[in-house]
Amino acid sequence: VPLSLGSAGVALDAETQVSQIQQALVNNLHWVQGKDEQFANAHDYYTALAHSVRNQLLKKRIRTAKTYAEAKAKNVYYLSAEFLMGRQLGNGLINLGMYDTMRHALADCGLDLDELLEREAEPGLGNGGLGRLAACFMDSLTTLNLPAIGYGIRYEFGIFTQLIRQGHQVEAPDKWLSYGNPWEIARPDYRVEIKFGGHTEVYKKDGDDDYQVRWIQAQTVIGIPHDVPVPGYGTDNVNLLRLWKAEAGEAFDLDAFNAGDYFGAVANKMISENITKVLYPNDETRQGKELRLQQQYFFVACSLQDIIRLHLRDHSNLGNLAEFSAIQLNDTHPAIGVAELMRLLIDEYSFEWAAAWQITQRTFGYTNHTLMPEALEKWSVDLFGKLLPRHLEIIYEINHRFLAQVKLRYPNDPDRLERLSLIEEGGERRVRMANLACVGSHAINGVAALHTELLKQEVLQDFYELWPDKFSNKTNGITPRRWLLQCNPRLAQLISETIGDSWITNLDDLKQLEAHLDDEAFRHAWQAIKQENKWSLARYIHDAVGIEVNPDSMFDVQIKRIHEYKRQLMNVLHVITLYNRMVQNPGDHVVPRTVIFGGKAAPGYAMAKLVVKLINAVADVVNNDPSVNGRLKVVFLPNYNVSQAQRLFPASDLSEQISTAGMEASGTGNMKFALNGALTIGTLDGANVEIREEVGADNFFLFGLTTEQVAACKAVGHNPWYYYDTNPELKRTLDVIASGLFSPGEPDLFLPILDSLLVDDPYMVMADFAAYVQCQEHVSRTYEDRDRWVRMAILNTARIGKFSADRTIADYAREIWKVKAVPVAGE
Ligand code: DL6
Repeated sequence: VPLSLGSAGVALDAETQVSQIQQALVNNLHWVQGKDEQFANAHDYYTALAHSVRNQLLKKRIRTAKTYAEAKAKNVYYLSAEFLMGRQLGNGLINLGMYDTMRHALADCGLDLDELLEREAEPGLGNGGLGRLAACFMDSLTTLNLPAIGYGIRYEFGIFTQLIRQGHQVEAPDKWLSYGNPWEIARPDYRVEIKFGGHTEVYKKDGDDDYQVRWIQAQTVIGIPHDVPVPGYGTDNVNLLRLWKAEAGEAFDLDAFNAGDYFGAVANKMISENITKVLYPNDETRQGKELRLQQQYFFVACSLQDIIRLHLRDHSNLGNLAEFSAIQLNDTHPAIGVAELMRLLIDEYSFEWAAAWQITQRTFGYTNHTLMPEALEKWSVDLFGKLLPRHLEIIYEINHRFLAQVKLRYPNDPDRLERLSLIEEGGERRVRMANLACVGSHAINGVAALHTELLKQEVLQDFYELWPDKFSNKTNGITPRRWLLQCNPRLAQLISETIGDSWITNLDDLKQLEAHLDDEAFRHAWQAIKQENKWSLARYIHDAVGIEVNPDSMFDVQIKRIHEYKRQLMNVLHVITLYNRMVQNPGDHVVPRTVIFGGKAAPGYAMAKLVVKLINAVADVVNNDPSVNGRLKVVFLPNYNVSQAQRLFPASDLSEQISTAGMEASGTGNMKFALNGALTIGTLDGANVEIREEVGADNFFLFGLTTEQVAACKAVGHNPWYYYDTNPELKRTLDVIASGLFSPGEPDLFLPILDSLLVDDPYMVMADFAAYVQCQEHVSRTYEDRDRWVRMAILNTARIGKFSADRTIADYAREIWKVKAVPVAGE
């Protein structure tokens, strides 16, 4: 039963709105949940509420689809193996402009909106930055009225739930669908068939002289789309996130069943459904697993069939596909799309190679998200041939034609040919997915200015020399709706009261806050809000891990995946150093700090997991030492996810962005902190460089080696022992770990960490440590001058407008996709 309120142009009075909301809620409780008020629990009310909001969204979605079709609009198709959407209800209410009315309507019947919001399961369909970026992009695409579909995988199990047991990370399955998902609509009518395995053969089509190739598969899997409506802010447009679920072609083998083979009767179903069973929980590490390649091909092949179906609905043939479709590859995970579109065009739609290749190249764009060589995907040729025999043939043909071109341009350069080839030779032959993406796309981009430069100079240098015009930079951004308006309502309100609310869709308007910098009352209000947010977080921390923290202390926060290059280790070494100082000089004045960590380590990444253990072990010692007297607290918050992030950013004073220069492609957490008025301590890495440029060097705590210095240091031979021998505080810090203070009964537990630091220190922790500690001292001194700190915080928020995902998406739309807004007319 649709709820009918809040549509643009229909001004219902508040009382009518409230009573309609209440009626819709009751209706949904009855007709969706099949319960009445007497038996309904909080989850039932959440579901009923979610359906009320969904109904609103679907009403708009229906009009959106019609408008796009009538306009024969060019569409963006964002292909991503990950979408880390976060909870939908709060976001839906905010984007529909119904949040306050809903809170009021619920309170009126004794229900608490905050409590219902907490009932929503977290859809953890991503690992970290890459997946969350895709989610921010979906929000901005819709807000900007750009026709778009996000295509991905409906993982039955998302990123694992992180438990901490005796300080160690333990992984538990993420059963996010246990209670159903009110936001999705299964669309079996748009099912597609996907082939795997088998062989290819040449044949002559009836009445045709030319030979064609066909792929005789060994297995067929069905893809069922599940659609999630994606609202934008202040618009009637609603775009779609279309996630594919794998099902068996023949789910039940009756012959096997009749022969008594009960397992065999459902084996096919199990094998097929496994494809979308679980998200691979690795970030920036390569996992050459067959199932992963199956996942990638499955969702890409499903999506391309869907894109073609949509195109042929409105056009007579595929010759003009590129004029109406821009397909963006979010990293190399969907890069197989290049070969799949070629296969479809040539084998299924009888295009000549040259025409098919032109369409393909003009349709695809490729975004690279990493500088870590180990994260660049390569698939063994054997595996590829076994799973996707036709695609391997097509890739060989693409490679053959491509290398012939390269040879013409660089006649005597076999090394270059070897580097550019789509196939890595020497040892096991492998298909290089980044090379396939580069060759098959008309546009290649990095995600921050420094990252794009490093791509041009290093990782993709040969491609850059070949096609400089294909390259551009698109610095990442975040949606201000979720990352300020929703997560920090107090600050959002203060800002809107001060400068109006245009910032919500024009983040550059935050600049107007600078005019209020000298207004003492404003600064006071700003400070009070941060303090309230810290109190809320302190309560959350207490409930989550039983640690009492002091909201008057500096909240020093590092939240992101645990990875050696992100250097959580350097942060914890600093904590140990502060602790050593307190033990040695108990009377010294210190600025109290609460150092908060959150993040998951890939389950197979032993060193990252050991860092988690070290953080927890240090927390145990520091938090329980009476001589510290509460001046230093360490907290590791288990199971960091989008919902937790929404609590953490608004309550942070200091943002730790301390990766080894040249290793973090961009970062987006750095932007969320600054937007919420936290100051950054960081290296010149990723988007930190641009954040510092925007907020001003005086409002950013910079330390550490630059990318060039890191390279130079490694070139002459980095000697970590030098730093150990010459820096007594660093020596003492490592010695205290070696002494077993943090690993009672297991003296050798942290030896691998010490070995890594002292043997080769690949992430330059030893080299940057002194500068980091010194910079942290500067941070502490600055924090003592609270008024100065608040001014710096306000300037960070005021000057962060560039990092709105709206700006990023507008850049993609104009420069890569060439798509135009198609606003849906209000009712
Ligand atoms: O572009 C989004 C995000 C960046 O902000 C991070 O710096 C980067 O580490 C992350 N990359 C990945 C790579 N995964 N793979 N492959 O998550 O992308």
